[in-house]
Parts: sequence; structure tokens; C-alpha cells
Amino acid sequence: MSKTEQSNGHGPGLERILVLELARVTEAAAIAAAQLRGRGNEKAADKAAVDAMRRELGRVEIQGTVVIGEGEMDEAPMLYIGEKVGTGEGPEVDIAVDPLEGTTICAKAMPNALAVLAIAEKGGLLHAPDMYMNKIAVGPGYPDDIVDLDATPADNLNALAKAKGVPINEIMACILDRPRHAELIRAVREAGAGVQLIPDGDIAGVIWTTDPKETGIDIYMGSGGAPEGVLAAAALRCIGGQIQGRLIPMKDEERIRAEKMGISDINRKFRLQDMASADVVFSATGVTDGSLLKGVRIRGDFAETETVVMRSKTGTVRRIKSTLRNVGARFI
Ligand code: VTB
Ligand code: MG
Ligand code: MG
Repeated sequence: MSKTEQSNGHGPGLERILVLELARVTEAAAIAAAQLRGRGNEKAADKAAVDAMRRELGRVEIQGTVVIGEGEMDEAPMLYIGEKVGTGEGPEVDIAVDPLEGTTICAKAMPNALAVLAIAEKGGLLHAPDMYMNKIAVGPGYPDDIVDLDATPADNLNALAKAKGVPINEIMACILDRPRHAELIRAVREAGAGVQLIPDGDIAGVIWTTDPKETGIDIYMGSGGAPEGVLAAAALRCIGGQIQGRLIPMKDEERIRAEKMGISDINRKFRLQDMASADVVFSATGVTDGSLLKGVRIRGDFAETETVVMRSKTGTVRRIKSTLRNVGARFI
């Protein structure tokens, strides 16, 4: 097979074999984190996922650069922004990781913790600093710009209901359960829609909007991590849907960091294609059970995982159930 394939983005496209390689990487991170589910130790679970993800990435034939990672070089020993990963052979790619999305939910063994990774042709992912981002997202099948970050919640929800052909009381919004969202939650309910609150994990929240019949979620609203926004955009680039995001710098230091990372206009409204462009592969493996994916099951010498891996070039969405064997205290 050729090293690269034609993509509909600006680069030559990613080899499709990478789909399977990346599934393996999130599987490894999920299994590592899963062994620390319910232990009340977020840091340990996160570290286990990071270590496993980095180890597996090291075996993938890419020249990868982490653009969304665990933090700046001086604060994160592994998978820091700018770190080179992969074998050093193969295509040059940008990588976004969240080895354990939902460290707290994993530590409490609650639903929807995921191991997440996206890669894109070099230059295909927004280099978003680790700060808050205001987000709005809907699934596929609606006219472009059906919702807008700058419109009122009522206007967005009414537009969505109209496009769906349902009364607004049949619309459900997913929002992170945070005091900062009190006003947003009130406005959504006042408009007549419902709110499903989640304790953490807004990558899953955004992905749920792509299958409202299954998940009951029509729209994602509110602020969460900017890195999670880019990862969610990468997923939507593969499945379809719309997302807009705007950074919310809380202090000057964050403004400076954004500028250093190449964001000249901090107030810019990023659209899907500004956050994830070119050819993208997205992979997520369930750590704890959730409505997107089943969590890891460990039975004696075997670990079972469920992964969703998708590719923007073809729009293929694969669900992979794997059984991995424990060899020398490690599932391979
Ligand atoms: C979200 C969510 C994460 O952080 O981005 C959120 O996806 C935002 O930050 O799972 P706050 O917790 O400060 O609101 C997480 O909940 C945790 O990383
Ligand atoms: Mg993380
Ligand atoms: Mg996270």
C-alpha cells in the first residue's frame, strides 16, 4: 500500500492502516486506567493512562507531534505539547490526546470515562491551549449554522426544534454540571427545553448529539476544556455535525499562552474546520460503562474493550470489541 492516500483536505491523506493502530493505543490507555477505577485516585488513574498511551504510540509508524496533550513541557513529563511520538518513520502527523477523559468519573467508577486520541495530517488540528472554551455543538443533518455561539439559548433551541420538526419541549441539551452554567441552564429550561447535566466528560457530550435517537441528546452547550473541544471537533469531522468554540481566557497569562501557540485573535469564533481539518482519525475506548461505549471488563487473564474509531476521509465509523491477553502483567 502507498504510504499516503489522496485526502479531501489539504494534505495527502492518512494511511488507513492507522485506524487500527490508533484503536490499539486507546485500548491500552483504557485498560491501564480501568485497573484504577473506583480507587478514588484521579492522579494515579490518569498517570496509568498517560504511560500506556505513550508506550503504545511509540510503536506506531508515524512522525507525530503532540499538539493537544497533558500540558506544557515543563509541567507534564509525558505527552506534553510539542513532544515527538511514534517510531519516527512514516507520515508527519499532529496528535491530540486525552488519555483519560474524566479522571474524576474514573476514580469514582461512574459512567462515561474514555481514553481519547485523534491524529490529523500536519497542521490539521487547532493548537488549543489548556483553558476554558465556550462550545455549542449539534449532530449531522441540519443546515449549516443552524445554531450559533453568539445567539441566545432560546434562539438556538427554537431553530433546532424547527429544523427537527418537533416542539421545543422535545429538545434535550447536555451541559456540564457547574455553578458557572446556572444562567445557561435556567435559560434553556425557560425556553422549554430539557437539560441533561453531566459531572464531567464533554467530549462524549458532544458526540452524543450525533445520534439523538439513541442518546436522547440534541445539542451540547456550555464551557469546558479547549483541548476537549478540539478532540470533539475531530470526532465530528468524521461523523458529521457542527461545533463552534471560543476561548475564555481567565487571566493575562492565558492570553499570552494562546498567542504563543499561534492564536492571534483570542476572541475568534472557531468553527469545526478551524479546529479539525484535513484528514483526521479519531479513536475512543470506554474506561467505565457509558452510553457511547462499554467500559473495560477484566476477567482473569483477559481484558475486553470497546472502541469507536473513525476516519474523516471516508466517514467510516467502526466499533471494535477486543479481547486482550495478560502477558507478564500487561495486556497485549
Ligand atoms: C470538561 C470535561 C472534562 O473538565 O472539559 C471539564 O470534558 C471542564 O473543566 O472531563 P471544569 O471541570 O473545570 O469545569 C473535565 O470535566 C475534567 O477534565
Ligand atoms: Mg487529560
Ligand atoms: Mg479531559
